Amino acid sequence: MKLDEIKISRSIVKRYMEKLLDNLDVDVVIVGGGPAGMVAGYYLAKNRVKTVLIERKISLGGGMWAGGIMFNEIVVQQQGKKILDEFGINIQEVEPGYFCADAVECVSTICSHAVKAGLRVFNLVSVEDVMLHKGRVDGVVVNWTAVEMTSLYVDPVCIRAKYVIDATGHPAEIARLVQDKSQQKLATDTGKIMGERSMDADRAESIILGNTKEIHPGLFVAGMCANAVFGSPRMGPVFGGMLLSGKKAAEEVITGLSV
Ligand code: 48F
Repeated sequence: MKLDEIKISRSIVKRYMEKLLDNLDVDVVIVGGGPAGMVAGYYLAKNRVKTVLIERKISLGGGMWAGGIMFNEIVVQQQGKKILDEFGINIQEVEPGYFCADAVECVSTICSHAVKAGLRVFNLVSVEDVMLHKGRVDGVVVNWTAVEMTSLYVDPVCIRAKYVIDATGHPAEIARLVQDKSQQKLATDTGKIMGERSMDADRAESIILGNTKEIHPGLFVAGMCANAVFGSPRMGPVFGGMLLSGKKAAEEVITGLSV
C-alpha cells in the first residue's frame, strides 16, 4: 500500500476530535499527571468512572521521572510498596523498610495501566481557569500549552465535570485559582492556601492522607498539592504518600459520586 499523507493527517484529526467531543462532559477531571494524578486516574478509570486527565507537558510523570537530584530512583515505604506491587513494578529493599524502584519503570508502568484502564489523557493542554456555578467547581477551562507559553490571546474551551482533582503538585494551581480569581473560601484553618512548609519527610508522609480531601464543593486536592494547601511539610523523593494520596482521592470521589 502506498502511503497517502492526507489520509494520515485525516486519521489523526478524526480520532482526536472524536476523543475530545466524547470527553467534554465527564465525571471527573484530574489536573496534573504526576504520580498522584496518574494513580487517581488509574483507580477512577478501573472503577468505570469517566475520567479525563489534563497534563500541561508532553509527557505524564511530573516530578517522578527525576527521582532525587535527577538520580532516577524513588523510595517508598511499606504502604506505598503495596501500590507499586499492584502495578507489578520491580522493587528492592535497600535499607530495612526503604524500598527503591526505578523512576522510569514507575512512570511508564503506572501511566500504561491508567490508560489501559480507560483514563483519557489530554497532554500538552493546560488548565487556565475553573468553571464555577452556584459556589461549586463544576469543570475546567483549558487551552493549548503552546498558547500559554506564547502568551497569545486565544480564548479557551471548557470541560464539565462532577468533580475536579487538583494534582498540580507544589504550586497548587487550581486551588489558587479558586482562592484568588473566584475569591472562594477553602476548607483549611484559614480559609486560604496555607502554603508548603520545609522538609519533614516523616510528618509530611503521615499527614498527606488527612489532607487529601474536598477543599471546596467539587474540588479535591491530591499529592503534594494537598500538603501545600494545608500548610504541611514537603517530603522530597519519597513517593509513597503521592501514590496513596492519589488512591485516596479516587476513593473519596467515588463515594461522592455515589451519594
Ligand atoms: O509535580 P507533580 O509530580 O505532582 P505530584 O503528583 O507529585 C509530587 C512529586 O513529583 C514530588 C514530591 C514527592 O514527594 O514532592 O514533587 O503531587 O506533577 C504535577 C503535574 O501537574 C502538571 C505539571 O506539568 C506536572 O506534570 N500541571 C501543573 N499545573 C497544571 C498542570 C495546569 N494548570 N494544567 C495542566 N497540568
